[in-house]
Amino acid sequence: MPDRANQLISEILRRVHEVIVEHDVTYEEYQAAKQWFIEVGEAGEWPLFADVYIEHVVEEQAFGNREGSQGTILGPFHLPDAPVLDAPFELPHRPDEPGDRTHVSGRVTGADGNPLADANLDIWQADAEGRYAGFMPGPPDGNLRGQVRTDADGRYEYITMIPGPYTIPLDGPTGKLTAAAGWSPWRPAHIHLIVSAEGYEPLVTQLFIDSSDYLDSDVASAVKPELIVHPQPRSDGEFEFSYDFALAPARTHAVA
Ligand code: MBD
Ligand code: FE
Repeated sequence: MPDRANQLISEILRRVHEVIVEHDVTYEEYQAAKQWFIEVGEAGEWPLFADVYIEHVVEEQAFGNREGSQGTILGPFHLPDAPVLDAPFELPHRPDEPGDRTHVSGRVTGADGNPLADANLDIWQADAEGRYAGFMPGPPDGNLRGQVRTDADGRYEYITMIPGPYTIPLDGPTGKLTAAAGWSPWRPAHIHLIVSAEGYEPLVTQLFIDSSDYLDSDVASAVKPELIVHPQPRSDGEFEFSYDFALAPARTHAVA
């Protein structure tokens, strides 16, 4: 492990040094960068910064060639231990929750198509105004967070609200860096899931709403075309869409 640490740390520093030389970075710029690092820590934005600007490459490197459904980044807003829902499987929300109500359904199978009974879907999302419960003012704790299990045929269904797009905080250091670079601070509307079943690799993924802005300019570079869903209006004024998840078999670990 010291070899690995030595290799990676040396290489990262070498590349930083190279940028300084190639772009003739000044003392003023160096001090501003140092101050920015301090502010990211003080604002508690390291998870946000890392997951927005770095995680997508780790995800692609780790899982790009995996069998089954596409995954994408976890992001900074998952919370463990969301309630396991009972029928009719509706994510908890306020009585006056804004937005369009939608019915989501589908199947969980193995990569070879065998249905997975009692698979778990751990679901979390922003509200229609792009706010995550537990991290932003607005929604109460636990809002739009819950877990559902598949039935004997591997089917699941749940009801939620179509989320709105999310912008990273504009006044924090991550937002300031994004503005300084001239980039868009938005993520398209998405629903996060971790789909898991005994004997299979957990699938960390997101479903992106087809009608959302920013699908082509996600600040977190996490959109994959296979993950875009198409909610359809129903006669009762609500929406529905379906999505099937296929899980890769658990990697067998060498016995120590
Ligand atoms: C999000 O909602 C998100 O999913 C990620 C990955 C980063 C920032 C905000
Ligand atoms: Fe998110």
